[in-house]
Amino acid sequence: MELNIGMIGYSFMGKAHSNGFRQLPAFFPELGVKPVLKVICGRNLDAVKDAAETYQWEEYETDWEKVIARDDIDVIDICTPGDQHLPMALAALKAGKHVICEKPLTNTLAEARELLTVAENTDKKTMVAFNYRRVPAVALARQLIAEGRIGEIYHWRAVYLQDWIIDPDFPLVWRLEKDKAGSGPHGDLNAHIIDLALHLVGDIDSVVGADTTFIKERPLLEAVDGGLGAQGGEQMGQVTVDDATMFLARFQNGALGTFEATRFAAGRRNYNHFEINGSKGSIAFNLQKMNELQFYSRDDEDHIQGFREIIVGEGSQPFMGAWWPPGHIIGWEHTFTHEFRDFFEAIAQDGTFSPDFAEGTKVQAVLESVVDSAATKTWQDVPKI
Ligand code: SOE
Repeated sequence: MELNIGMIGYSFMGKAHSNGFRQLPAFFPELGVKPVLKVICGRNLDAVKDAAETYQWEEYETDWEKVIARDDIDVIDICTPGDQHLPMALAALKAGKHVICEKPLTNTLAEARELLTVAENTDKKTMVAFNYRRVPAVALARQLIAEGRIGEIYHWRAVYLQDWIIDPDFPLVWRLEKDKAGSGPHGDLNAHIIDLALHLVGDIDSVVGADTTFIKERPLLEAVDGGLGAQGGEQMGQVTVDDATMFLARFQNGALGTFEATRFAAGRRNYNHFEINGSKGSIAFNLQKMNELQFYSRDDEDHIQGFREIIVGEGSQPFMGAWWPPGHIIGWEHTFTHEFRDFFEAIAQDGTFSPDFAEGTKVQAVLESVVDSAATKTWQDVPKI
């Protein structure tokens, strides 16, 4: 089965998604799905033309509405800043397309709810690109929890730390503008660890949080240079998002959790770490050692008790059979291939995909409750989705 993809956005995530699509048929041939990189879309003609050539797309386009209107496109993949997600995803669903949307799903809970109402009334599949669920070690963590190996969960403890804007001269990129990004590391990074918490521990009932903006003015943006790099000019502008947000959470199943997201953790480039403690054991994961999972079992005999380091590289572990011989490790980019694999399987077999727009809306509900909590300095109940 061939699926024609129309991708909107061509920078950091566009590059990661293009690679994910290209790897898929070669490594998961048994799926029988070939994504066709049909058309890539962006506002800047020269840049999108370059991206089409570099990332091997058949065609390029500068008007996203034209891409969505095309009859030959099966899947719309949205890799733009958050303020564009609602209009693009709505239009794509209304045009009868399956939709992949980068995280967070939208910039507000109201927008996510609006989108969800439409998504629930189509037979099309939706996906929010929370790629860390599909790190093999994280998928293994979920398997160990489902097998009852850590028992009843008491604690979730997660941080997502970066430092790429710690220099006050780093310019005002779109991720620092509320009207484009919705929030700072809260929506960018806490969104990931909230999704992981919902996936691994369960629903969150209530939250209490605090946020801050350390650097309130920055040089206006002059140029971007791929990934997260950028150059600023002489004039200054206001930062309108958080620089750091932390919160406590009470889970429905009684577990207590902590979450922290910041872009001011010097030396922590992309440090996505969680630990889960249960009645029978613990699990810990750190993205910077993404092929390892720490596991402690209280069932081990006393004299050999201790955390063990599972190197996730065996064919029997989630996703690993598709790649290399045991111990031949994989990287960050593989998480995108894995999520597309599962999404296309849901399309091909009319199955379900998780996280879909309903789960993306749940993340949005937690994000917004934390913002409300920080503003009012009170615990907030998370609205049910
Ligand atoms: C930048 O903070 C960023 O690229 C996020 O936007 C991604 O979601 C995360 O996976 C890595 O860091």
